[in-house]
Amino acid sequence: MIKERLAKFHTILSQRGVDAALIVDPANIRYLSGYSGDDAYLFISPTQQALITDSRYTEQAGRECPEYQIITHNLPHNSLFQAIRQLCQEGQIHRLAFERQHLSYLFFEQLGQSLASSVELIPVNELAESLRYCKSAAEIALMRQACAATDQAFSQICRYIRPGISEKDIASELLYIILGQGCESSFPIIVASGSNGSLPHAIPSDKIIAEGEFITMDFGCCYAGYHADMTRTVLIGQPTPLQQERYQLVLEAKHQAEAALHSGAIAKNIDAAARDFLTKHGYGEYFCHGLGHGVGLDIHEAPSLNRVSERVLSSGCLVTVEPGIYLPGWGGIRIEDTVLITDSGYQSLFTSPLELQCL
Ligand SMILES: [Mn+2]
Repeated sequence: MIKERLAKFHTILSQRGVDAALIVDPANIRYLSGYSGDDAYLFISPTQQALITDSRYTEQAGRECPEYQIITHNLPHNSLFQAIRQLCQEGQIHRLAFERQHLSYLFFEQLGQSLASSVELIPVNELAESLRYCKSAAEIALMRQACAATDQAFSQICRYIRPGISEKDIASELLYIILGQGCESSFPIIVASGSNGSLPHAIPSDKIIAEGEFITMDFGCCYAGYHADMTRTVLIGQPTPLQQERYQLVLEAKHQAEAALHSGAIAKNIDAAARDFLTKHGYGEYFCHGLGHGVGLDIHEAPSLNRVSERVLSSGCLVTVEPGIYLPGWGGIRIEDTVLITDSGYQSLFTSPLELQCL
């Protein structure tokens, strides 16, 4: 699998007119090498594949990355920059690409100072990201596992929620369930009840859950590096007519967006399908964020589904669809699925019910 990715990556390097690339982004490193630790750098040319890390990770890198030469950098004898300089010399590298979105200015300065004058640093966009845009069958299988665990977590948390517990209680129970399934939490769990629901990214608080309140939970299981992302808004007790009406509007906005999803669709048109529907019903101004985002080895990656993105969706893209309305003083509703784009449409990777769950 790594061999196939590297073969494609070499083609990208030659298309971009560079001799080698320095990869620093953790998700790109994982994609191209299998390495799951921190503080590593990949140096990739057609004839060299090196992973540079420090002594904490040397053994792990050796286990995870059989395709790579593992180099341990160790100040003051062999600094990271000396190691890169030497790799450039050995490979007779003249044009070294770096990830302009991910490399710090300080790192760029230090790298430039340490390289021989014959080496030119070339800033590039989306080197590995261009390969990650459409997921392989193996990646989709891992995402299905992450999503199945997330479905399981939702059904378990629904049995736990009752009036009198706090938002923090729900978040800690969700985390416990996620970890118990052999997963990590994809991101810090959001739990927002009652009027806190108007904060799209509320931090779980000590607020006590009360009868008649909506509870929005945004969470996901991360399995083998792949991030599921789900939001459900549930109700304690029975809905008022206004609560029911607003929930149905958000759910219908989600359906409208999904009906526009297919390989070849333009990202901003998907956002518009949901946004136009909510605007038509008077709630457009309360939908204050983009409709969704790509998801995979990063929780947020290409393609973004927002008002301006011209990206063309492809079969194999994984995206979230997550319309919401947020009314200060009243609360909020968000419903989110992680979905796979297919030639003819889309497929949700979740099976959890979308209809309002009254607990
Ligand atoms: Mn999301």
